[in-house]
Parts: sequence; C-alpha cells; structure tokens
Amino acid sequence: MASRPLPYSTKDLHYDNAKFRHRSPFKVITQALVSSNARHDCGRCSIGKFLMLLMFGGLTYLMLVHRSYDHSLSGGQVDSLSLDKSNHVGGGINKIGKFLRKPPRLPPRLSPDEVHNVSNLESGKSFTASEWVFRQGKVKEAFIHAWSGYRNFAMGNDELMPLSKRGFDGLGGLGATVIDSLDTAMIMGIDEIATEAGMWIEKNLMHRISEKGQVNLFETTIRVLGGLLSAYHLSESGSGKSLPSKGVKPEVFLETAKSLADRLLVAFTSSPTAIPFSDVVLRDRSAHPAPDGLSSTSEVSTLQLEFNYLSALSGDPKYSSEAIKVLEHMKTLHKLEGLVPIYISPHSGEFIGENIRLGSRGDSYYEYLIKVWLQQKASRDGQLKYLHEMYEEAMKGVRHLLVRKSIPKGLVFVGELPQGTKDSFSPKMDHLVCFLPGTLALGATKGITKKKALEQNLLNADDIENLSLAEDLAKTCFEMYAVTSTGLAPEIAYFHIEGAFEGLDGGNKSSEYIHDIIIKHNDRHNLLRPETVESLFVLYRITEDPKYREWGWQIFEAFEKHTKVESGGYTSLDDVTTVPPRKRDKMETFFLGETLKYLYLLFGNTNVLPLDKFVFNTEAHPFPIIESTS
Ligand code: DMJ
Repeated sequence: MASRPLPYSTKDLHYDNAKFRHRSPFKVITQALVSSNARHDCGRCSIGKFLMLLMFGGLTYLMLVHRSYDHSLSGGQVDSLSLDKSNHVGGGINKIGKFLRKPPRLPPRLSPDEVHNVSNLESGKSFTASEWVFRQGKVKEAFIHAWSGYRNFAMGNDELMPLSKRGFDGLGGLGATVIDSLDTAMIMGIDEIATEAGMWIEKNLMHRISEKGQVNLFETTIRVLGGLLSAYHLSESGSGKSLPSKGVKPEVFLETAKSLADRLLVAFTSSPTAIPFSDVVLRDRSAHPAPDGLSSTSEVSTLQLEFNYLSALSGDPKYSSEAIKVLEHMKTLHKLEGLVPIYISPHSGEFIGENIRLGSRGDSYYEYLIKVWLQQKASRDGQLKYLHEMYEEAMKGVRHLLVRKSIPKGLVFVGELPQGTKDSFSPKMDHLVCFLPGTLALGATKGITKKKALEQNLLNADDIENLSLAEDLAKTCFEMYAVTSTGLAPEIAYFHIEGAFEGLDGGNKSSEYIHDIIIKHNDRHNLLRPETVESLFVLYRITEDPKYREWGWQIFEAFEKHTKVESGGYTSLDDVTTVPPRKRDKMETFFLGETLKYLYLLFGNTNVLPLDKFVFNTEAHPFPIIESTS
C-alpha cells in the first residue's frame, strides 16, 4: 500500500498560521513585500526607491535570520546547538540550503478558530488553550535541549551520557537516538533537527547496518525500523515525489528500513519454530538465541506493526508473513485466562516457566494484540479477528486475576503472578505497566472519543469495564509520581494490600497515598520512561478530560527540575525519593522518541495524529492505519 498524505484531519487547519508556525525568514520578507502597501506604491515608484526597498528587505532578512535561529532554540540551547557544529556530520546546516529544501511536513497548529473552540470547550477549567500552547512550547524546548546534548557530545552513538558528556553504544551502534528522535523533530516542526538527523541517517546508517555486529531484534525493530518507517511516512506521501537535492529524499528512509529488515529477518528464518531468536549479527546475517536460550514473550510479539507496515510500503509480503506467524502460533498455545508467561523458547515454540506479568518481558504482548488488529481495518472482522479475541480474553484475565486495590486509600493496580497461580499474587507493579491504561482506552473506543463512542452506542460491557479500569490505572500511575519527593515515579512500586506497611515510602508526606505505595531500595531509579505520559495522552484524547493534561504537566515539570543537565540532555536518576536525587548519567533514546513526543501531543491540538487514523508502535512511532487490503 502506498502511504497517504499526512493523515491529520485537514479540515479547519491553517498550516500557515504565523502565530503557531515558524515561517522561514525568506517567507517573512517576501510576504511582507507582497502584502504591504509598498507593493501598491511600487507600481508608481522610481527604480531608486525600489532599490532602497530591496536594501531594506535585505537588512531585515539578515536580522531575522539571526533572530529566528535564536528564537527557535531559546536560551542556553542556542549555544549548544550553534557552537562547534563542525564536529558533526551535517552539523553546519547551510542556511541557503534551507531555502532550496522542502521542509519536513509540519503537523498542523491551532488556528484562531480552534483556539476559540478549545477555549470554549475548556471554559470554567483553569487553563486556556493559549496556556497549553505555551506549555507545548516548553516541551519543544526540552526536546531541543535533549537533542543538543546528544548532538554535541554523542552524535552517532546510541545514547548520551549527559554527565560524562560522551556517547555510549548500548544498542549495537546504529545511532539509535538519531533515528528515535527524527519523527519527534518532524512532529514538533523543528526543521534544523529533522534535517540534521535525516542527513546523518543518509550518510551513515546503510553502512552501519552492513558492518555492525550484534543487535537485539526487538529493540532494533521498535526503535530503528519503526523510526525509519514513521519518518518515511511523515516526510513523503509515498507518491514517488522526492525532496530537492539539498534535502534527504524520503526513499532513503524506506530503503534503509528494507536493508535493515532484510538482515533482521534471519532471526525468524533461522529459528526452527515460528518464534524468532532474540539477537542478530548484522554483518554476518546470522541470528542466535539469548544466552539462556529463551526469547521474551513481549519481544517476539512486538515486531508485527513494523514488519506489516514495511510490507505494505514495499509491496513485499515477506516481512509481514514472517512476523505474523509469531502471533498465529501464540494463538494455539495454552494460556491462563488469556495471560501468558514472560518467556518463550524459539527451540520448542512453548512458553517457559509460569511467571505472568504485564511489566518487563510481558507488557507489549498485550499492547500489540490490539494494535496489530487496529492497524489493518479491512482484516479486523476476518483474518485478524483472533487477535481481538486474544486481547479481550487477556483483559478479562487481567481484571479477574491481576487487578486489586491498595489499602488504606484504594488505588487500583495491576499485580503479578510469579508462579502463575492465583495464590502467588504479588502486589508489584513495574512502571512499564503504565502503558496499560492507554491501551485499554484505545481498545475500548478504537481511537475515537468516549463521547462519540457512547453516542453511537459502540461500547459493549467489556469496553466500558476496560475504559473504567483505564481511568483508575491512569490515576494510580500518576500517583506513583506524586508520591515521591521528586515527583518522579520509581521503576517499580509495590502496593500495600495487607498487614503492616513494610518498606520505604516515596518521601512526599503530603501525598494522600503515602501509605499505599511502597518503594523498595533497589527500585528507586527513574529511566525517563514514557508509559505514564503515553497513557495520559491517549486518555486525554479519548475522554477529553483536562485533568490528564494537568497531570502530564506536573510530570514534565518534575523532569525539568530534576533530570535536566545544564550542558545538554536529561539524565536518568538513581533515586526518586530524595532531593536532590542522585543522577545516573544516561539519557535513554525513548526520552526523545516517546516521553517528550507524548507530552508534546498531550498539550497540543487533538487533530494531530488522530488515534483512529494512526497507530503508535511501542516506541511511539506513528504508522497510518491501513484502511483497505488493496
Ligand atoms: C521502550 O523501548 C518501549 O516503550 C518498550 O515497549 C518498553 N520500554 C521502553 C520504554 O520504557
């Protein structure tokens, strides 16, 4: 399938609204010349006057070039982005080149009409639309600050160590932060970064794919393959038109994605079962299992959105057909009320052990059941129906076996079954589980608003229960932040369900839930993870309740306060329960790929990337929903 032009709802959108969209200095001047009285006067004026006008225009242009760059980067970021560009590939973005290049297609901004409408919608609420535009701008500044640290100290490495000011290759050395960040820069309309990232990819990535060693199939698929495919979609309508020669042709992203996927495919084809091996050696085109011989359930079942979309774009079914076999095979395996153990063997094709959880190694199995089903509209009632059935059964299982309430205040949470039996219930909840509120809400309304779904009578009893659980869990996930001294969630929380409170509290004594949430010593770190803000974004879109935006803003402010590194970038923390928190010296790629993207979308116009037209992969890379099989 050829991808379509940007799938935003285009009605009421004013792409050239100067208030919300950066205009190039060239455009500012030409528009000023064309629209001012000078245009009328010029018909009568002398050549001398005309030349003076041109000179004036030139001077204005020079001033604006200078100012607009400062303005778009703001404050301290100006230095870090504009200095020392010569060290980096594509670092010196040629300003003349900017005029020759078609800019990446920008997401629509609020038109004055929309501002008015949203203000009405939220009248009586504490914040107006323009304040949310301001807050969205703060997230954009944070992204620029994060990128500037990365590009100044780690360009081309997988990740930034912001305190040591150097790079680190923890994901196989494909430059994961560049690719994970690219579509966020496009969505935020930051041409400089989108171009810089695109040019780096064009110059380096194909070569790295052919010569690098071991990579993890899942991480590389969701971050690198996913990032390339969404960048392709956002930068090109798929109609075969290409950018002018100064820019990066969208085909570069697609060709690079194909080359990567061709090598990743060996993980499937060399396995004796439908379950792929976990690791691939790119340069040898070989694959092998993890040291313990096992694959994670979530990893092997979180590849299908990406491989499906690549098949749709390339017209070659081989990617999709290998990846979907995993889910078709999983359909046949025994489950506990739809719930599955967190390990699976690529040798036998069987689940291994009995540990059931929706946190690490389990999480995105459940996410992709519903998202792969949503991705292909025409197959929802046919070929892919089993995925919806598996999802429904699993969510019933979650509600029956895993959901409990804490004491004394009754926070609803999702625990684990480490031995696979009801008796083995553990009140442990990874922050990773906070993807679930968003997934539940999406699964209930299929991406449309709750209001519309209710009006059209589209919700069945399960949908209503899932939506209500989604709202309860989103609150719990938010309280996992609010309960700590820093306002940032720990990696893992335990919930108080019986007996005396044993363990540490989060440190925020004014939290209502200080006696409900227990944080163990080893679980006090925060990796800048996205799951809670991801769910707040989805819940805001679906319920239209502004409290989700407010919660997102509080979380963003806590990230700003405690994780921002002056010289550039943001850092993970060792301990969220003490102020100031100990820092960990790592900026994960998903902070740029997911956390800041979801916050930006949460505070922005709901027409951008609508959830009934787009499905976000587990790394927040949006793919268009495929409407028909042809
Ligand atoms: C990301 O890579 C993805 O969201 C994945 O599904 C889970 N882990 C990280 C973010 O926490």
